[in-house]
Amino acid sequence: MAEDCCSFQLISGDGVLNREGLENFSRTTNLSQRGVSYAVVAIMGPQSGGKSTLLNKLFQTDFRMMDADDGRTQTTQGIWIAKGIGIEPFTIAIDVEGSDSRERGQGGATFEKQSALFALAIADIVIINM
Ligand SMILES: Nc1nc2c(ncn2[C@@H]2O[C@H](COP(=O)(O)OP(=O)(O)OP(=O)(O)O)[C@@H](O)[C@H]2O)c(=O)[nH]1
Ligand SMILES: [Mg+2]
Repeated sequence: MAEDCCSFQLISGDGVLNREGLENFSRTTNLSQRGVSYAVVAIMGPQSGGKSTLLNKLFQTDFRMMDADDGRTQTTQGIWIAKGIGIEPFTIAIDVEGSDSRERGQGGATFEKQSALFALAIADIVIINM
């Protein structure tokens, strides 16, 4: 039977942690019982560079991807996570909001620094998508 995959926003674009979503994710994936036998993979890079598309291909996740028909705009906001499907060990994919976004403008540097540090701190592997 096919496994479910459902990405959710862990941290909003305003930097607010989704505690309820995290608790739900931990419970449904039995995260606390896994000890250290899981991997965390994060991706960072400029906006619209194909980060969500790459994660979806690698881990069969369902991160939202840009629809080119709607123009070249920001798609992923904040930080999203999902479990990888059909991969061992258990893998958590983290999709980080793209850098250099027109939507955030100059004021976006703070969020970019914070989200980059977050990804570097919690991921075993960080993919830099340039
Ligand atoms: N030609 C081509 N297009 C791609 C490739 N990867 C992604 N795209 C397209 O590039 C656009 C942006 O892809 P996303 O995966 O949404 O990019 P993103 O980096 O997650 O964007 P943000 O979340 O806004 O930062 C989409 O229209 C994809 O279909 C690729 O390898 N080649
Ligand atoms: Mg994205």
